[in-house]
Amino acid sequence: MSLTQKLRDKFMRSPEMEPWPGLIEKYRQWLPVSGKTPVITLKEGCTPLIRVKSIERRIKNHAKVYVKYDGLNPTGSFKDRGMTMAISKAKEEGCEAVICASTGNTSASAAAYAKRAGMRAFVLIPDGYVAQGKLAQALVYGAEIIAIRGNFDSALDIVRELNKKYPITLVNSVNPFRLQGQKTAAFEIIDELTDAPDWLCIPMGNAGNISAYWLGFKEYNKAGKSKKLPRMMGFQASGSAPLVYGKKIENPETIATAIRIGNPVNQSKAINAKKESKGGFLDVTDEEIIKAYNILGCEEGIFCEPASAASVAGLLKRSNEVPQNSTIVCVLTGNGLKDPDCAINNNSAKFYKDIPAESKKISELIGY
Ligand code: AN7
Repeated sequence: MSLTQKLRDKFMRSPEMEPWPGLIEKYRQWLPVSGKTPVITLKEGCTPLIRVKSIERRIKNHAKVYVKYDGLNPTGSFKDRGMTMAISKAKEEGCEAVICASTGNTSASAAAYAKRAGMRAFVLIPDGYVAQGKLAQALVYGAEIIAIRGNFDSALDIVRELNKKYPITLVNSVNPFRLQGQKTAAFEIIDELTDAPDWLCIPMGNAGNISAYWLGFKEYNKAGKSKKLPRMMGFQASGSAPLVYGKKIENPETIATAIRIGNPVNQSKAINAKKESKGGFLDVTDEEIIKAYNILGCEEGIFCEPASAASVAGLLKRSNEVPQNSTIVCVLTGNGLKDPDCAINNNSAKFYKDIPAESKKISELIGY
């Protein structure tokens, strides 16, 4: 490289061309880290906020609707925001192994970050109810996987017990560092929109993420970064909606296996977020979830997993309550590739099979 080229590179590089450093470095001053914290990062965060006009058209009232596509994080879900923090802090404390119960995404994320930090990762999953993509990830990242004959709630009880007995760090969302990392999604939304939205629509399982967003919105608002606070609109699948019905669900069932959770650990934080923000909780059926999932896919080119589509399904269900000219953000928590079985069984694509390899046949087929 010539000297002039080198100088040009050094001095002409515009600040917006700096590589994204990962969310801990980006939001360091807002997070409980110090110079001693080893930052374990896969450059998570900085996910796109995408305008979705197909949803706006179905709502009227001139609302602007965006999705926060957090399925574009390094392991394909929002869990990476929490995991970069939880694993960095565990490393700082000298921990050698982590454990979690998971409907799938937490296990993938915990495994990736733990292995990157040189730790063992134990994950307990409900046998038969974890989407294939998530299981594939945990396997490749080298987690030690224990599939139990029981649901997520039983798995969580067990890991909480093991965490008390042994020197293994628990990285479910009861770990406070998880929520600290996840609150950065709210910062990114405000940084981009220059204010908070009027509504934040979000799926709820253990209800850690809604609690984290609320934390983030409040902190940024207090620091003068936003003029308003959003109403927090949480959604659950009808067969798995303890927060909507106000009671534990013994045998939760839904196509959205990520949120197949009957006894959310962050229940009180979520209820507080709803109360403080004058928000609301509502359930959406599996049919409504799949409808939203397909609209996003077919009309927007956005592939999210079923649990994530609950946020958009919920917004559509509440469309009559949307205030005039409001701005709404729906959180798409996970990538559609996580659950290929759901995609293959729930779409309206034309899929012609066993076709002879002849151009004439194919032209006929496609109507030319
Ligand atoms: C795609 O991975 O609980 O309300 O063990 O994977 O913060 O629990 C996943 C939850 C939403 C709900 N969307 O978030 C797990 C797990 C997706 C998810 C949720 C999950 P929280």
